[in-house]
Amino acid sequence: MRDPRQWLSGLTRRAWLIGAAAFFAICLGTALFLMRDTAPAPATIPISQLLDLADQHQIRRVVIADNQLYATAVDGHQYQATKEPQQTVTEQLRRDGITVVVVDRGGGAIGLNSLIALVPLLIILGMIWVMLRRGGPNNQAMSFGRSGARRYGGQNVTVTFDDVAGVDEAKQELAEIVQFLKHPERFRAMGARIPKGVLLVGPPGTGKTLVARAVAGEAGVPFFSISGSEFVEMFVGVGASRVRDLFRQARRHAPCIIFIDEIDAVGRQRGTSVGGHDEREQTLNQLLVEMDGFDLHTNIIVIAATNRPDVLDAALLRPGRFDRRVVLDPPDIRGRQAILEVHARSKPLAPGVDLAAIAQQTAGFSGADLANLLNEAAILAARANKPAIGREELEEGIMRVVAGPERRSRVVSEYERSIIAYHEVGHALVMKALRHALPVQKVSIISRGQALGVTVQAPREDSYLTSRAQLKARLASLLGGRAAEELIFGDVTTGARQDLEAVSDLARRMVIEFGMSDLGIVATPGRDASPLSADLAAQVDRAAMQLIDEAFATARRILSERRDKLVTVAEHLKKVETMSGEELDALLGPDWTVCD
Ligand code: NHX
Ligand code: ZN
Repeated sequence: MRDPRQWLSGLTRRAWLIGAAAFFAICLGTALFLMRDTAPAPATIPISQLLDLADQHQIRRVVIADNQLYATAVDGHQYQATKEPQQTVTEQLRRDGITVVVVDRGGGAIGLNSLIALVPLLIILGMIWVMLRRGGPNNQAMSFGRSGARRYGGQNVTVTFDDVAGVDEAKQELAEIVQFLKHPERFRAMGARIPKGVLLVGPPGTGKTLVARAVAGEAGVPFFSISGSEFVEMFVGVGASRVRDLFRQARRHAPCIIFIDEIDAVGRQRGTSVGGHDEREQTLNQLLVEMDGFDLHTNIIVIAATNRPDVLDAALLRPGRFDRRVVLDPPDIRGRQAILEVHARSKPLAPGVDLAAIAQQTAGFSGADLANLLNEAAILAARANKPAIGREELEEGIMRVVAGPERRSRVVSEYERSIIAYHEVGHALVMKALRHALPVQKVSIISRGQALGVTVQAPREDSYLTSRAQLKARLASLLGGRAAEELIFGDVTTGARQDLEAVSDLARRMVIEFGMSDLGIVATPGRDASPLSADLAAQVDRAAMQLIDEAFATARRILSERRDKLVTVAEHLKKVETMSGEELDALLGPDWTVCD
């Protein structure tokens, strides 16, 4: 899917190009026309007369352009004459002592007139070309059969493993590939089967492309890269021929790396989807054919990336194809710190800024998120004309990545501001009251992106399992905003729709996937397999409803028991707009009680 804005700007750029081409063509045509008109018109005379004049020494100079003779007389007159195609007059003219210049115009005589006639044709051809480019399924359609990877053709990479942080295990596993690319003969001498394909598996932003580039950089080999989606967006047959071209080029530059991003776009299980997917299948088949064609002496490693390894065609994963799998997990706290350090290399940090603390506050962030965070912080510091990036900018950077940039320009009435404050503090107090809820990191009534206010929780670090009590606390926390609105204003608003969506989604998963409702362990064929029977679906809905009802009752109870605190904190938040977890703790005081 292409960004519509990109498409639009592409369109206006094309319109501009057409305009510029037309303007240029008109200028050229006019210039040629004027040139023709201002030149002194030569008198056209028979060739016999011209030769007679030459014999009479009336001619000084003759330019022969194909069958046209342009003669300049001694008195300055211009004559033009046509000769027979095979007739040579040079010898005779030379004997008469005339300077002869022969102009080769490559075949047929193209006079200025015919040149001018060509101009409109050129304009039309140009327009057809532009329209073709724009009318095809996409721009790449024009480079039929040419590999999109050509654009990166044999790119020399300067990225090394030093630039990749937070994925130490993946680096270790890939170090072997680097060794092979550097010293293939060692492996061959041992009779080792050389890997052909490596599958990088990991969620978006975990650095799959970066890691692949770093392998090429470490080994010092060219890097060919293409995205699976580029293969399938084209006319039928183009994908396969691109694969062919890509591998042909790679063979020419071996040893090298071929990187195929989003391989799931081409490599989905064949025959599972309805409709015409011939194109994808052809592309996939061609890819398999190419990889099977590697012999012992093909020093090419194909690295493919995906975040959906489960949907890949089994044929891709068979031995001799993508039989190595390297998993890139979202970074843990140490990994995040290392990533932050890499990205902070080129950025001045204020003294006392603790990247370890930032790493702690960014659980769940991917490498790309962290890069984004630091970039946002750098932009903020530059905009504020500060000498270095401080803690304040980093914290705002976190908020921007989590919830988008502030939208202070949004005008909110005093009454709505009040609703927003109570809604957010409702979330926060339920989180504070429940032992199993996550800590509150920030509460804010400053608009960000789509949201009028946010309550950010500090995610738990280093946990791979979540208990039922924790999930129930999450349900109640999500409903705390709605409960507060109801308790204070006696009415509720549309603003909670995000919360309600999250609640029903989670409750449903608790029933079906985790077996955490009164329904017990539900025998379902998996989350996204065949649909539930009508009877079971109704029971699942009821069980989910029950979880939600309980959670809402918990939220209401907590807030009505702590109504005074709710008012105190919400009124304070209306003044300060944003509170950190610590500020909230301080305001709640020592008599705050926690329950299960
Ligand atoms: C609207 N927004 O759409 C207005 C502008 C109840 C105080 N008419 O639950 O802002 O109503 O705890 C990501 C995150 C839409 C995407 C939040 C898309 C919220 C947010 C709806 C606060 N905080 N609701 C909340 C809110 C709204 C919405 C979102 C999103 C409100 C609530 C949005
Ligand atoms: Zn909410």
